[in-house]
Amino acid sequence: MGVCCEHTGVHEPAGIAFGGLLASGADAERAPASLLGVMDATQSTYRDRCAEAPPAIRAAYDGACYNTVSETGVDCAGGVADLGDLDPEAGGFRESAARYSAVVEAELARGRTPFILGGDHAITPALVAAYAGRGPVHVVQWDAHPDMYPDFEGNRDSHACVAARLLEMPHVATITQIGIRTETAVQRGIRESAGGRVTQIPAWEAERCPAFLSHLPDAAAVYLTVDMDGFDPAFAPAVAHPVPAGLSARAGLELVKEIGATGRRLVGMDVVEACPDDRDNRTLILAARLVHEGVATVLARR
Ligand SMILES: [Mn+2]
Repeated sequence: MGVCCEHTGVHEPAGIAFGGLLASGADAERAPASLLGVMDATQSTYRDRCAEAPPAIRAAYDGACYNTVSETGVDCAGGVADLGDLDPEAGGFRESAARYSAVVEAELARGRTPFILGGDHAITPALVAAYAGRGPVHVVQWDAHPDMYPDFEGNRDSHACVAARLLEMPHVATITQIGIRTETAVQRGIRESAGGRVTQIPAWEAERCPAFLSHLPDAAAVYLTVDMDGFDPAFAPAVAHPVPAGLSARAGLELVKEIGATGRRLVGMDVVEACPDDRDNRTLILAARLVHEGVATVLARR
């Protein structure tokens, strides 16, 4: 239902949160996917407005503007249980991380695939930790930065250390990094010492890459972490650390669809580092659009 502003005559739609994908009532109990916002940017090193992103993403992806069908033709209406948004814990990041991990673990235990809106990238190791004991997980990281520092300015929980922390988890079988264009010598050293466990597709190679994941096993369980700065700033200008010459919105969506089109399974996904401060919300809408396509892969395999 829309309302018209008397003074300007501008039509302002009432708004349907998160593209109409969210389930209500009993449908939420049966939904195969869930959405969790994590309003935590405490481990950011530069701009930190991504803490405000989860409610902004829900609002920006307005179902009055978009329909519920994915690009692959899957109607995702009501497919997602809404878990709301979490604030950081008062006791510090380790306490917060334990909570984020516990929520994901509970979702996996009840058979739902969790989709998480950040927040900064530091939340990802906590989210992936929840998959321990459920078989090998192949992490796919869409990012301008390798996030491979052993610590950043003394902080091991920094959003610059995400991949280094993931490598310490025995259940993380591989990490595929796509869109990287800022690797330092320290980070390259850690990647190379991890051997075949890390595959890096830098931005200049990803640009002409028709398939990103052909090196993964056929039945791989894939956890996708999307740092919005993997995209070119033209597509995602409102990120904490914009880096020129990144990847296209089309390439990002094709990556999500590639996971769904093979025997691989998307077992979880986060979208992080988006800030609610571009004029037309294009960063937030793209973030939601990626989740929409990810949810479609979960619904399609039921
Ligand atoms: Mn990152």
